This record gives sequence, structure tokens and C-alpha cells, in this order.
Amino acid sequence: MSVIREEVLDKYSAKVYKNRKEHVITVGEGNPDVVSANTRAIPGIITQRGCCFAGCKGVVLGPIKDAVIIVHGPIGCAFYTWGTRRHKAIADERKGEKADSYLEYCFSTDMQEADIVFGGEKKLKKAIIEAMDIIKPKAIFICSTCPVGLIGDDIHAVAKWAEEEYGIKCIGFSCEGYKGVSQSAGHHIANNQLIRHIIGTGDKEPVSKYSVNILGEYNIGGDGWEVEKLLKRCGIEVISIFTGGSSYRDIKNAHLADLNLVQCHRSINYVADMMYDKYGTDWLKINFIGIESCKESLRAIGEYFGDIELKARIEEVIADEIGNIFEELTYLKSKLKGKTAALYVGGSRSHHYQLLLKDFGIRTVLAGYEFAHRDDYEGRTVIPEIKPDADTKNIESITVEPDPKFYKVFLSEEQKNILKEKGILLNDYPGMIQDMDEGAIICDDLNHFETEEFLKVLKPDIFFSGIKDKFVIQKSGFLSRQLHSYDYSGPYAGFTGSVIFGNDLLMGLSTPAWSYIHAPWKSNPCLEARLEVEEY
Ligand code: CFM
Ligand code: HCA
Repeated sequence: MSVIREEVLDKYSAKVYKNRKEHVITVGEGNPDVVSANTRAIPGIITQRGCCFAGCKGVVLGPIKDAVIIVHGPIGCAFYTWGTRRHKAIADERKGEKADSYLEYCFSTDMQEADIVFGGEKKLKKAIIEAMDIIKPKAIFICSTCPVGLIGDDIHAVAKWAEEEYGIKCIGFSCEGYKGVSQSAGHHIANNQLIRHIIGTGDKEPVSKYSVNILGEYNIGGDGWEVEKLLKRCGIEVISIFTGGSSYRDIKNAHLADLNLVQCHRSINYVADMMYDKYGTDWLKINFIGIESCKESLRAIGEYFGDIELKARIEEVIADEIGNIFEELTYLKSKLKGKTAALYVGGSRSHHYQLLLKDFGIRTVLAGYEFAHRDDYEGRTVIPEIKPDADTKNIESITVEPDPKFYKVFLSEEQKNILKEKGILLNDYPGMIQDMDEGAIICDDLNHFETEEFLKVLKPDIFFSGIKDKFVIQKSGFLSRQLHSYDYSGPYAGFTGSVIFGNDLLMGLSTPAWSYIHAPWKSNPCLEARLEVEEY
């Protein structure tokens, strides 16, 4: 039995302990290692998770720059998803087309009490009319927040009206915050509508011999631009990115690409699967975070296309990129080697960043996800074992048929087997655990209490996390860097990004500040209360 887990969970009541112990494991102790995931958080515990609306509007749709995304709901929900995630975009000029990017704007119906009582559909229509008068976008997305589901506004009927009235694409997303157990439900809802209404509606054929889509890359701090640049250098055309820096006008053409590259499995695996079923497009799990991972990913793409010239070009690009960072990398390695790290992020970065840390000789002692599913930890082979519960059944799962016009078989079974022998898995993800050392801890849906307990027991040199717990960690005397927003730095992807990351880490670790910090509440409680029993 894991001693560390017992120490951390020790203070819980029997009921809470019983639940939480399934979410915390020591790698190598189980046979196989099983992590309970994607279940409800315990009421009263300060979870780090967000909601379904955040996953749909904030994460998957938010970065699509040329769509006006109307948040139908109270203004706070719209404000929360306005720019904080740092998914960058620029309006790209193209011949004969309007260069659109509305990412700087925040569109909302700003629902008030009267709208909740009498219904908000009229206000939503008014918002669409206003958007068409002022902006004239090619696409409008309507995202529902909690109250919309509760009062029953029919956003899909309004979307249909807008399509007929203006001849534009208008899609409703019923992503009320309360649905599902986390952001993850919202990813699924967004993916379903993208496949239903957008992918496959364009006709812009690729111009290059090899073309790909990048799935699950949201261009945080410019990561997607780094990846796109690398692929372009190798001679690979990027048709669309889901969805960082990307646009409705590109995503329409996604079905015309030869291969889907999947960076974040959690948020977009539904699109990857459905495109495989509908268009025959294979997907390849790649990772452009980390130097070794970048090399491996580029080489795997070369193997997929199996072209000698392409493979040679990829080797040239790798050699050149490494050459450019070699000196800095050597220096950073010499400074960072031997440190230990804890990582707690949403649903994919805790895996990817362990590999980048490994490049610098940093060992991961704790890793966890807010809302991942078991397959993100254990690999997709466990999917048939996962029993759907009431929460997952609540989210629509759609099946698609092969498209009579666009379905293509890219590689024969024999070619796929050859790739498998080379260790290149298609349409599969082996999960985070397989890349972790024995004895490291995994913690699903980590909360503030456990964060503090883990700090005491594991004492990592750095704890990567998000805005909600960063300051709790720093006030406990440990360095914390945000792996969501990159603390306003980045890009961290690609070869160049790796050294930017290393420098940021070294900067944080080099300050003597951490050893001087003493959280005030450790000696004096900040809040004191007394129960005046006699008065009652
Ligand atoms: Fe995928 Fe993401 Fe992540 Fe995610 Fe997120 Fe994010 Fe994240 Mo914040 S899509 S799962 S829902 S990699 S917003 S860009 S950083 S929690 S680990
Ligand atoms: C979200 C977005 C978030 C939050 C980041 C954080 C992001 O979950 O709604 O908690 O620091 O990356 O912006 O994950």
C-alpha cells in the first residue's frame, strides 16, 4: 500500500477516504495500474475543475477567430472566457477574402432577471441582428450557460432562424455549465457540432503532396504557430488546426487532409475518431512539447507518409533546429538536472511536460489531471472496460457513417502493420502512465487540501499548476509555474519553445525568495471565529 497516499489522505472521513483513494495511485503498485477518473467531485472539496461551458466555449470553440461566439447567459460567464486562456490568433490576409479575427471581443446577451423569468430568446435574436449589422461574420456560434438550460430557451431554433434570415452558418451549443462532471463534457459537445455542421463543408483542396490537420492544439502562448512552422519547414501543409489560431473557413476543409495529428487527446479525440469513421483519415498521437518528443513526432509523420525525400528533409530540419539551441540547451541541462517536479493540469499537459522535463534531467514525482478519463492515464485499451454512468450518458455520443464522396483509405492493413512493427501506433494513445517512473504518484482531481499535503510529503523543487492554486503553493514556499497560461510566457512547443521553457524554469528556481516565505496562516490564523452558544 502506498505510504505517501495514506499520509496525504489520512485526515479524511472514512467516506471521503474511500472515494479519494481510488483516484490516487503509485505507479507500478497495481497490476495493472488503474486510476478512477471522470467521476463527480466530492461536495465541499475545493476541486480545481471548471464546467462544461468552459470546455465548450472557452477551450474548443473559443480560439476559432472568425466566428462570433455569443455567450447566451449572465455576463460573468462571458467575461471568464474572454482572453484569459491566452489562445493567440491573428487575422490572416488572404486574396479576395476579408481578414477576420474577433478574439479581442466578448459577445454576450448579458441575461438579467427579467430574461430568466420571461425567456431570453428575443434577446438572443437581437444580439444576432446586432452582430450582423455591425460585423457580418460568416459564422455565429451560440453557447448556452446554466440558466438557459434551466429556463428552456431554444437556442437551436434561433440558430436555424439566423441561418435562414442571413444565409450564414449559425450553430447552437447546448453546453450548460452543469452538464457532466467537468470541462470534458463541453469538449464532447463542441466536437459533435463541429463534425455535424462544419467539417466536410469546404472544398479547398490541399496544394502540397502531404497535408495534415493538427488536432488538440490551441495555440496557447503561440505553441501552435511553432508547430505549424516546423511542419511547414518539412514541407507538410497544415490544412486546419483544432482550434488554436484557426478559423471556420479552414476547419471546413479538414476532411481534405491526409492525416490527423493529435496533440491533446482528451479534448479532441471524438473528432479524430469520427473523422476516421467518416472520411477514413488516420490519426497519429504526436507531442510537440519536448525535444525528444518533437524528434519522435516528426519522424513518425515521415514514416506515415513513407517518402524518402520527406524523411530526409525531416532529418535536416531536426539537425538544424537542434543546432540552433544546442549551446543553450547544454547550459540549461547542467543547471536543471536532478530537480524534481509535480504537475497538475487539465487533461493532457501533465503527460507532455513530463517528457520535456526529462529532456532537462528533471524527475516527476507527482502528476495528475483535473478531468482526464481513464484512457488518458492508462491508454485507450481500457475504453471497453469503462462503464458509462448517469453523467456520461447525459452527453450525446454520435456515430457517423462513411461519407460516400470523401471517404478514402490512406494506408492498407499491411502498411499499418509495418508501422506498428516500427512502434508507430495509428488511431491509438497509450496514455500517461507508460511514460512514468515506478514509484511516482498519480492523483486525479487533486484538491487544495491534498496539494498542501503533497507539498509537505514530496517537497518538489517545482509544482506546475494553474491560477487557482499557484499562490497557495508559492505561499507555502515552493516555486509554482502555470502550465495553462505559461505565466504570460511561451511558446513552449517545438525546439525553440523548449529552451524558453527551460529559461523560465531556471529563472524561477534561481530566486532565493522561496526559502524566505512563511505563509502568515502557518503561525496565525487569518480568520478567527467563535461560536456564541449561550446566546441561542
Ligand atoms: Fe487539452 Fe488544453 Fe489540456 Fe484542455 Fe484546459 Fe488548456 Fe489544460 Mo487549461 S485542451 S486538456 S481543457 S491541453 S484550457 S489548452 S491548459 S486545462 S491541460
Ligand atoms: C478552464 C481554462 C483553464 C484555466 C486555467 C487555470 C485555462 O479550465 O476553463 O485554472 O489556471 O487553461 O485557461 O484551464
